[in-house]
Amino acid sequence: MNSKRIALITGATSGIGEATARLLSVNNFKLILTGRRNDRLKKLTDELSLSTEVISLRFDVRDRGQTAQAIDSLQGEWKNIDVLINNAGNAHGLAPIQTGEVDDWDAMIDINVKGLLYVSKQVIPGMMERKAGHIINIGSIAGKEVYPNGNVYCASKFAVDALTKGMRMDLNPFGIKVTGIHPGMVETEFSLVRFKGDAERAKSVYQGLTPLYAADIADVILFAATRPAHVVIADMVVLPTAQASATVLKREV
Ligand code: NDP
Ligand code: 8X3
Repeated sequence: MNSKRIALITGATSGIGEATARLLSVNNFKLILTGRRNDRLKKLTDELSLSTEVISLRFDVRDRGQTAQAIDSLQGEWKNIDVLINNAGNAHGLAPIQTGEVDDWDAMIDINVKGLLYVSKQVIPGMMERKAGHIINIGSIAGKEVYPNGNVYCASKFAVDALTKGMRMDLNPFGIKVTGIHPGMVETEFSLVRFKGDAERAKSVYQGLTPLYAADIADVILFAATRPAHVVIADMVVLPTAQASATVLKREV
């Protein structure tokens, strides 16, 4: 049997990241789980350690120094990250550009764009040395189409799409794969965060339709991460059947 590969997942404390950690833990991966919420990191690490080797790193991707320090602290074989899943991210607010909160804009650009860059900057040199590796960036349908009030969140995910394409070109000489996965509506803590804890409003986003679940995106991530060495899944948009575009939704009333 092939030896297990090492995957580092950002944002493993909920939603897509957590579901991906669960799936990879039983599919021949060792895991480095990251996020800010220590209680959740510890609980998931303990649980998944029953299936595979798991360690966790607690850091805020917005903090460049903390991110570098955490990833630099990896010892021995854990330094050899085979698959980096840049998943940490969120929307903050849903407002027209003229009334948007600057703090929300900062959060989305700092987490979704700069955070992804800070983590990648730490992991890419090892992949270059080993002339192998795979970076999977979680974008969004919002990174393919702008929708009303989506402005800065969409811009941050368009940036993820651009960075994914740029990484694929720049890292091509080193044999490093780069994949962009762009989900539509997935029921996670995403809307709860976007609406600042307003559970009713968050729930209403998914009313009258069957959204994607985090496990659906985990399936796609596993598929991308397990293609043969000569195959890269470059770009995938994954929508619930009830969603035809960022704004076209079929809801049962
Ligand atoms: P969740 O809110 O459930 O998960 C977000 C994850 O990101 C959490 O684990 C959170 O961990 C982590 N995170 C957020 N901020 C930071 C930070 N500053 N530093 C470190 N980690 C952070 O949302 P999803 O699972 O839905 O989102 C995952 C990704 O998927 C995001 O990039 C999102 O934009 C994208 N996406 C989601 C869609 C959806 O409809 N749900 C659709 C398309 C894309 P913690 O709080 O512990 O730090
Ligand atoms: C999350 C999906 O449509 O709310 O990225 O932007 S959407």
